[in-house]
Amino acid sequence: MSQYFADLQPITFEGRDSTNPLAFRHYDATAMLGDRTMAEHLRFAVCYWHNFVWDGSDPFGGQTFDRPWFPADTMDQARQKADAAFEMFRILGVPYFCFHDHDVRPEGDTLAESHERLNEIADYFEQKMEDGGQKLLWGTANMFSNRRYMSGAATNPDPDVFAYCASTVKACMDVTHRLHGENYVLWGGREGYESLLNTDLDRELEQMGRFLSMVVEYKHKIGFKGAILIEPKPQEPTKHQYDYDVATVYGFLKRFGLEDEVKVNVEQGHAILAGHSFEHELAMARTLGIFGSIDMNRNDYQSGWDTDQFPNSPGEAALAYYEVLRAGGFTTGGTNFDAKLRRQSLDAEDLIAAHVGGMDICARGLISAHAMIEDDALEGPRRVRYAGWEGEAAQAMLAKGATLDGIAADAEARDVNPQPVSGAQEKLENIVNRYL
Ligand code: XUL
Ligand code: CO
Repeated sequence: MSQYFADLQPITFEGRDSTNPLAFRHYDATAMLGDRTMAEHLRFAVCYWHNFVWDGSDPFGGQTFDRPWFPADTMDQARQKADAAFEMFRILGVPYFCFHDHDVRPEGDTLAESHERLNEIADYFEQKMEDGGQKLLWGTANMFSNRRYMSGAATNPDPDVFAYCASTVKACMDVTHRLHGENYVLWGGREGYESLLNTDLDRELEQMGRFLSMVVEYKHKIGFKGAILIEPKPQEPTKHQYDYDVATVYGFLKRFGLEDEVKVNVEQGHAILAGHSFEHELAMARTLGIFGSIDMNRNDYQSGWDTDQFPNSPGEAALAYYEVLRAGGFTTGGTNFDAKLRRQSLDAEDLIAAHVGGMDICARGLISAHAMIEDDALEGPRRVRYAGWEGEAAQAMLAKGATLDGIAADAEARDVNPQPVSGAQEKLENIVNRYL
């Protein structure tokens, strides 16, 4: 048993009027919202990397956090880290967690030793998951930190890196499958380029397509029932990342015939970096039929990089969960906090408080979103706006057989003279604010 969070008791729901900083004011796990409990809607997950691996360093300074398992380069420390992680999952009452291979075990001297260590930690997790009832939302491989990946993972000019990645992803998929993970994520942080001058774009895209196709084939070979998810991001660390945003990923999947096999894990901060809103990316994923899961966080709107902060805007959360609900809610996916403390937040209690706040913001957003749907608050006005398209003649323009010249002739015969109608954006914003 870890003692890292020794003084902290499991977090409970105390309601809106509570002033206890370590209590939920909105997240009431067992409360029903429509046909599901809040816990079933939100499917919260804690990420391993930001909480238990990152040491507080930034480009200008080193470690600020002092965790007892640092530097975590022995298997004993890896177990100590796991003890603290599962202690935190229990205190928060989160049902899920997520990890990269690199987060949970020190890398070995050989591929075989790295895999052995991963499997040893997976044994340790298996026992803890059985004891505490936590589940794995997704597993993934870190194919971006080590210098071997500096010029790409599957898109590397060196075929041996491609082979190394195949072995790494296979091992991580095996472990995810064994731990009954509900998804497997691929985030291509180094899949892209810094300069076209040294890059064979055509070849790299082909490599990436073949790699993903083989990942999908392997999933079926081992009988993994979870979803394969791509996590789009436009840049950082690589200048031009191939998985720029949801629409770009869809085009890539289409090209390789994988659009029915792979979905997306959409991250709030990545959406912002791509020049979109989170809700845009979620709506796009829904309409393209590839919505999978979300990485919940936020970026600092002034600094312009991926600051991975905990979410704290009820309005943003409401619009995000509105799209999640419109997509039918999560199936295998969930709400993973890909969020980290600020480097001055040193205490164990900061880790707990950050998640309590994040979970509450998401719950609050979900409640608002659910009410807006129940009341037809946005869909009603939206239907009115598009009502003209319900008419027979309007439908006929979109039907097979309609032609541009046929429609033109009709428009001219009727002497159509469309009159602009207000988009009423401010009124709609006021409606949303009423639900926050
Ligand atoms: C990086 C990022 C990753 C992925 C998993 O910006 O979001 O942590 O979520 O590799
Ligand atoms: Co992420």
